[in-house]
Amino acid sequence: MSDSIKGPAPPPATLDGSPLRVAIVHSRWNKSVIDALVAGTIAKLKETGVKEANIVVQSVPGSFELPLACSKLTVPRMISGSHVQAGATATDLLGGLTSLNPNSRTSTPAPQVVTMPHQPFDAIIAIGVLIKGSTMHFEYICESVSHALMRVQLDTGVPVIFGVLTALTDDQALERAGIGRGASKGHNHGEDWALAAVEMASQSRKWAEGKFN
Ligand code: DLZ
Repeated sequence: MSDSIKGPAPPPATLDGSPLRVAIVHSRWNKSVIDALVAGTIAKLKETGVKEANIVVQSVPGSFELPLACSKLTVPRMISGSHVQAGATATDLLGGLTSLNPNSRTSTPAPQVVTMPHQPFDAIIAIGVLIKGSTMHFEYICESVSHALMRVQLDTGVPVIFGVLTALTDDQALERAGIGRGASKGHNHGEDWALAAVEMASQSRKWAEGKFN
């Protein structure tokens, strides 16, 4: 047994993923590590009750592309003065915008509230594996991706889980995906990301309803 004090404490309540819809967006760089992380994430999501049909997996070339992909999977809360609530569809959004047409014969439109049935995803898990090379590339991508993923979740209100390994060596990456080459295989961090996604998605739903217990 390890003496380490590191790692997450268990969540305050039992996690129930059964009502949730979760997107996983992963990069394709360092594929063997990515595959293990995505598999660990999906297995843990299912363990908490998230239905297979409610787990959507998308891929992008590299970690640098993760933030834009995550952003595209969320619904904007506000477009050009129209308040757009969770779950908007493109048709609904366009419908809201036509009333802003300056050539419209009606007078200046009041901001519209367009109410939609549901938020497409309760949480998005961004998975990437960055391994340091001999140039500064690693530092630039780590920095910009972490900031941009934070921005997506703060701008949209949809929890974005930071599933990006920033490893200094191949072995560090392998061990954090549970496929280490040494005596210890390490731990699959995808499992932790799945739990974080279910917890943040569930709490966000409750907080949005004004419930704090
Ligand atoms: C170019 C590059 C390099 C050198 N290393 C990685 C890496 O370790 N992990 C990763 O996810 N992506 C890497 N990339 C690709 C960039 O993230 C990005 O896809 C390209 O620069 C194109 O924008």
